[in-house]
Amino acid sequence: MTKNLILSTLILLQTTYLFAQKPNVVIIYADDIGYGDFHCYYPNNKLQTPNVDKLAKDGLLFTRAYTTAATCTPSRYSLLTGEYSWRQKGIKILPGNAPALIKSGRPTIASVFKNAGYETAVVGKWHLGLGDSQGPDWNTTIKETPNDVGFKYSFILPATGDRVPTVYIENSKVVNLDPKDPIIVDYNNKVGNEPIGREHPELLKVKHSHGHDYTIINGVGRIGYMSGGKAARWVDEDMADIFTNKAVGYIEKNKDKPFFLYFATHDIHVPRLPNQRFVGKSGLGARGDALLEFDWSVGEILKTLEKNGLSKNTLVILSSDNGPVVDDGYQDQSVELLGDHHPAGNLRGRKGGIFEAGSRVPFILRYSEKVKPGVSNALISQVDLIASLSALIGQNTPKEAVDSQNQLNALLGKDKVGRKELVTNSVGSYAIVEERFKYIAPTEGQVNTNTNAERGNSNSPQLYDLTLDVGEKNNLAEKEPETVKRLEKRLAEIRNK
Ligand code: NG6
Ligand code: CA
Repeated sequence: MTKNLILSTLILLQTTYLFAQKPNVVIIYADDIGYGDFHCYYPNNKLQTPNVDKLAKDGLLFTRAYTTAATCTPSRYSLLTGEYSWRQKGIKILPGNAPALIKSGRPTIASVFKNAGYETAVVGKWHLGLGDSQGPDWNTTIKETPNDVGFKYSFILPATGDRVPTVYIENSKVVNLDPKDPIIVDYNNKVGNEPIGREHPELLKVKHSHGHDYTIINGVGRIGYMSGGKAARWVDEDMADIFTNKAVGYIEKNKDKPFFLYFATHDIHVPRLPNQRFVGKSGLGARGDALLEFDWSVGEILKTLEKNGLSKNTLVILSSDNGPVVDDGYQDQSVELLGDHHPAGNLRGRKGGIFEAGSRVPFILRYSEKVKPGVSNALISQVDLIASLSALIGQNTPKEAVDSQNQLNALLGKDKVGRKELVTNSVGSYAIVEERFKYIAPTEGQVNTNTNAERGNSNSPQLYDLTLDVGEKNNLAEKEPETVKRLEKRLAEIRNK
């Protein structure tokens, strides 16, 4: 009896101990923030990002962290599932009414945490589709939501700020929907009687530079037509406050339980309409102001962790879904006022391109209990998060996460090398990146771009020595045919795996 009692007390103590030791994990995932945008990454830029910089000072700043793709949906797909998006057919930037890309039951980072007994949530941008094969029905209970792939709580913007419907969804319902004013969304045919951007540019508070000329909502032309849902529509200028408050509230509510929070900001994607508090504050136009707003959101999250005694035992990762873009379809003064700010730092390229700036992104990890602050040049990919975080909390990597490597040692600063190689992708182009060389496979023709910015596509093979030429100026393909051959073969092997 006594023996049993001692034994069960011991077991209880051990479980309580283990429970208390479980680290919380917060992923702050920015939209379209470039390698050079934060001051800690590119001090030549004058814009200050004090909260992000403080995170970097207390954590590990990675110089060679990559997304798997140079656009949003494919990157987010890889981050959550651990699979390169191009292994599946047709994963591209999704419209707002697309069906769910990650089918219910498919393991994700969130489901790994959920299975390990964590509270799990996504707050912010989703852009991975909703609903069954018919797409979402906005006016009833929406099927196939983040809640079906491991997030116990979700408060999301369905696609992007510039795509309809312009409403928030909490779990499976549109927030503040008036059933008498149902939402209709169509990406091909006009719905409702509201003015559209290309017919009524005089009604716009920010004019489009390309696209973005369908239904005008809150003075902004969107991609796609929408009618109804008037009471549910968001106000762009309040979006960062709303998401940040939700994330802060979630941390406070769950401070006594282990939690995983995927906080995916809308900042600094277009339309860039930060709150009045930030307007004009950067001197760089709307893009710079949105960066300040993003930095503020980061500060609020960090303050909340601190206030609740969670700073030490919470692993915080901050990264971006793809590289920077300046004109992304609205005339918001970001081009005119950019001045000498370099969104990509010393990298070449942009969002949507195969050069480094498309997918080499800021990546900061703070875990004060276990990780010594500093800088790491280890090669890592966001696709590795699911395997690495599974290892962190003693779970197996889901077998569907076929491309995810357990790089926990690299993430925690113990391994300085990381991956041997990784693949990046952008609208039909592929590159393989190693410690030294990067090979960009030739693609047919030039992928069309409305902004005339280079995407890096070429009919000829490209090879760059990133250790000597991080700006990808000097194509070595002709000088180094053996390396081209080797990397071409390796890329094909990975693609056909
Ligand atoms: C493009 C949009 C761009 C942005 C992007 C998605 C046009 C002309 N351009 O099609 O503004 O919305 O899609 O960005 O419509 S992402 O970060 O979600 O990938
Ligand atoms: Ca993006």
